[in-house]
Amino acid sequence: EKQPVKVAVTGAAGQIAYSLLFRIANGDMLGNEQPVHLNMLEIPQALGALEGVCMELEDCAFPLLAGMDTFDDPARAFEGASYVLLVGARPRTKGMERKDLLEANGRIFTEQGRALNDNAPDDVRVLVVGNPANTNCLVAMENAPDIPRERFTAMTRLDHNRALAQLARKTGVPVSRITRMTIWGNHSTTQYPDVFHALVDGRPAFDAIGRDRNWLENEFIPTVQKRGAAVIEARGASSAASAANAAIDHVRDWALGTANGDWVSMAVPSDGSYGVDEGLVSSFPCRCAGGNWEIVQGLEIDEFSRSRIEASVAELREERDAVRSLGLV
Ligand code: NAX
Repeated sequence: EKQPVKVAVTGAAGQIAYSLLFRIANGDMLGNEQPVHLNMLEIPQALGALEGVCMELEDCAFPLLAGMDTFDDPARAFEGASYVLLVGARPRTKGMERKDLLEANGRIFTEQGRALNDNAPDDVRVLVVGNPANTNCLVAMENAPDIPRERFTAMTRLDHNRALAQLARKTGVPVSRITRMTIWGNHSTTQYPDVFHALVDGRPAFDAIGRDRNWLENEFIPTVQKRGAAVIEARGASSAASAANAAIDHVRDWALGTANGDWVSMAVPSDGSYGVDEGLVSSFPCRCAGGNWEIVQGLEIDEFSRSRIEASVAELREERDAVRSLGLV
């Protein structure tokens, strides 16, 4: 019998968590032999709704769910948590400028970064989902100086999975036979979904799409970049089950390793690879093994890709400068 692993999830009464918590408790994230204990964090006003979520988790009688606790104090929620999924964030409301959004979230992620620093165990691994995810991750990381930087990541896996699905639809080849997709940059509309290293049934994806630049530039890239808005438009609410699924994929691959010959997209603190400013949390192609990620090195980047990556990195730089000028990092 394995000892339960503690998993902390913030924004636990929100719509992503309403899918995510059940997938974690079902063993989808850490494997079907690993019991889990859920530490769920919410703001005080949402603790009532969170009680209802707890009742439903209980009613699933998940064999792997060893226990659960609810909190409104991050310091206590992160105690003993080996995995921390920072999903809760302040949504952008009407009339709110990007700067206001960065500031409101900057406060949340400053506090949570400090709480992680002072309370999380040595083996903690953090995934930031709450938007603006890359910069929220940067703020948390900078406020947790005692935790190794490589334990902080942000989610671009939903963008990665969306790109796989669009390529599968175009080529008629199942997603299971498409590998080496890459999302570069920020989880925003400037992100660059890159098919130039991807393989469809083992052959270059660009050949598999008939070298159709028009489709690539005018359909594929904008569709992936704007998919979040398209879901909101159709559903009247932002992506939730697919976002939860991507978070499960991200943590599972980080913890248990990426498939042989393949890689995934993760936003991680840059070491300067591919000309991305050191320290920015930017999406890269990553391979994972033994609970660690590494950026895939040596990919050839042509002029087209270079300029797209640079545009997204420029946006990350602006976001960093904004949280810097607010004194948050
Ligand atoms: P919801 O608004 O449904 O849920 C968010 C929950 O977080 C709320 O229950 C709220 O009370 C809670 N919360 C707010 N501040 C908190 C704090 N300081 N501590 C703990 N809990 C707090 O949003 P949901 O649809 O679940 O989305 C959550 C976040 O994910 C949003 O920021 C959203 O923009 C972001 N997303 C990120 C994606 C990605 O790919 N990185 C994709 C999906 C999603 O849009």
